[in-house]
Amino acid sequence: MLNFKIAKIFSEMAEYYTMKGDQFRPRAYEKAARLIESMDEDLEDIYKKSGVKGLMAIEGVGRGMAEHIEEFVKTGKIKVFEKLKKEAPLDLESFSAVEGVGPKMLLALYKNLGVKNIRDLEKAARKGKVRTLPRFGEKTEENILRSIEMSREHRGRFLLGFVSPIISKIEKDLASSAGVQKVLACGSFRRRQETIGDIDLLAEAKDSRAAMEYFVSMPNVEKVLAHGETKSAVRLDIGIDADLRVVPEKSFGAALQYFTGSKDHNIELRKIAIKKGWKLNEYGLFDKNNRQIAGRTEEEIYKKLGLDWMPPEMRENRGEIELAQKHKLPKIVEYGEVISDLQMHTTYSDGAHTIEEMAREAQRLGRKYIAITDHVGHLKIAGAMDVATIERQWREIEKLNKKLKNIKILKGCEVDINPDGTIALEDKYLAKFDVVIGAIHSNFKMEKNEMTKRLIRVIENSHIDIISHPTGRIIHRRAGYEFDFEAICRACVKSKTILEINTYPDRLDLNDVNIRRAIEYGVKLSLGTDAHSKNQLHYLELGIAQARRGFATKKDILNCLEVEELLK
Ligand code: DGT
Ligand code: CA
Ligand code: CA
Ligand code: ZN
Repeated sequence: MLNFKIAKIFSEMAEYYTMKGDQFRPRAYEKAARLIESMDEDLEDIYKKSGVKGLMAIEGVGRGMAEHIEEFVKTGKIKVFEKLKKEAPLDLESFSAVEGVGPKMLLALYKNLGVKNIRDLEKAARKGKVRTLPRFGEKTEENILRSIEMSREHRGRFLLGFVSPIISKIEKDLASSAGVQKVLACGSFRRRQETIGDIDLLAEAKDSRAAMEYFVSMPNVEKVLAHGETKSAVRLDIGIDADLRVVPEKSFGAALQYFTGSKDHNIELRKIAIKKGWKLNEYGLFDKNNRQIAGRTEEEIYKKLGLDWMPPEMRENRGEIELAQKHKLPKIVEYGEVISDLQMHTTYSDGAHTIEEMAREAQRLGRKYIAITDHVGHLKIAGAMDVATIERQWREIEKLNKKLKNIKILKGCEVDINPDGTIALEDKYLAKFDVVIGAIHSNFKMEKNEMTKRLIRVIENSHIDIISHPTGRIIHRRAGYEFDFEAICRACVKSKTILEINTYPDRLDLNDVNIRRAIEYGVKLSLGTDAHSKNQLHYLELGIAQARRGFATKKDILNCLEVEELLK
C-alpha cells in the first residue's frame, strides 16, 4: 500500500514548507497526509484506474499533490521533496517524538549546531548548547531531554489504530490461503493494547509449509527474519515485525491462550496449575502423569483451572484472575452495544467532510445517532464557528434530520476551556445545544492545583455535559497535564458531568487504567471518535476496546443509550 509512504512524505513536506515560512502549503500538505493515511483505497489503484483526475477527486488533494503521487508511482521519488531534503537533510521522523520543537526550531538547530537527528539533539542538549540559541533557553533544553527520555520507552511500538487494519488484512489473507484452516493474531493486538510491539499470528493448517511460504512472500514483507516449517518471522514495510506459528488442533486453544498473554496473566495462571500438581504451557494443560487434560480450546483451559473464561482485553493481571475464580467477572460492554459517536468535526470547523457525508458514513457503520461537535469559541486555528455560523449549522442539521432515515444528528459543539475554567461562548447559545463538550486545548503546563481548579470549575458549569480527552495525553508525544484525577471524578459524579473516552488512535484518553478508576467513582463515560474526516469514524472501535480493558459495562457508557434516553 502506497498510502503510508505518501502520507509520510507529505507530512515531511509540510514541515519543510513551514521551515521556509510558506503560508499555505504546510497546512494543506499536513491535512492531505492525515486523510491519505486513513483512506481504505490504495492510491496506486486509484491512479491506475483513473489517473491524476482520480487522485484529484480525493478530499484535500489538489493538482500539485496528485502529480506528486503520479511521479512517485512512476519513479519511486518526488523531485520537489528530494530537493527540500537536500537543503536541510534532517531525519524528521526521528524528531517526531520530541514535543515542543517545531520545524523552524529544527532548522535553527541544524544551521547553528549541525543537529540532523534526535541523537545529535540529545548530545547538544546534554552539553548545554541548545540553551545558547536565541529563543531556546534552559527550560526548552530540559523539555527536549525529558521528551527524548519519554520517546525511549515507546521506541519501536506502533499505535493500535495504525496497525489494526494491516493486521486484520493479514489475518484475512492468510485464512483464505491454501492449506490454512484458522488464523488469529494474538499478543497485545488481541488484548487491544493501545500500542503494539510485534504481531503474533497463530494458525491451524493442513499444509504448514504452504502457510509459511505464503506468509514470507506477502507483498508487504520487507525482510524475512526466519523461515521454518512451523514458525516464521518477517519485518513488514511499515517497520513492525510479525511471526506466524502453526500449531496442531489439539494445542490450538493452549497456544491461543499462551500467546494472547499478557505475560503477567500467564504467570498467574501457571501458578494455579502448579498448585494443582499440573503443568500449563503453549501445548496444553497436563496432569501429573503428563496426560493432556485441556488445550483444544481456551475455554476448557480456564474451566479446568477453575476460572470463568474472560475476553482478552481483561487479561493484564489486574485482578481479573481472582474475579474469574469467584465467578464475579463484570459483564463488560460488547462492541455491538455502542450505538453512537459523540464527537466529530465537519467542514463547519476544521473537518474535511460535510455533516451529511459524516452522517451517511456513520449510518453505514451502524451508528443510530451522532453528535456533530465543531469547535466554537476562540480556537482560531481550528476554524471555530461564530454565532452566525452556529445558527446556520443548526438549520442544516434540522433539515438533514428530516431527510436522512435511520440516523439522528444531535447539535453539539466543542468549546475551549479558558485557563480560569470559564468558557468562551455565551450561555444563551450553550443552552440550545444537545451536547456541549468542554476541552483543554491550550495552557497545558499549569501547576497541578490550578489545573484541578480549572477543571472543577468547568465541570460545575451546568452547560457542560462532557469533558473531552480529559488528561490531554498524546501517545508517544505528550504526557497528560497534571491534575488530581480523584477530585475530578468526585466533581463529575456530583454535577453529573461525563468524562470522554476520546477514541482517536494517538489519544485514547481516558486510557484503560483511568477508565477503571473513573468507573469505581461512579463517573459515566462517553465515546467520541473526534473524527476530522469520514475515514476516521471507524476509530470508535478502538475506544470500545479501551472501555473493555477498563472493565466498563453497558451502563457505564452513555453511547449505549437510545437517543431519547440520552437527551433526558
Ligand atoms: P508486545 O508485542 O510488546 O506489544 O506485547 P505482547 O503481549 O504481544 O508480548 P510478546 O509479543 O512479547 O509475547 C506474546 C505473548 O506471549 C505474551 O502476551 C505472553 C506470551 N509470553 C511471552 N513471553 C512470555 C513469558 O516469558 N512467560 C509467559 N508465561 N508468557 C510469555
Ligand atoms: Ca506481540
Ligand atoms: Ca512476539
Ligand atoms: Zn478539531
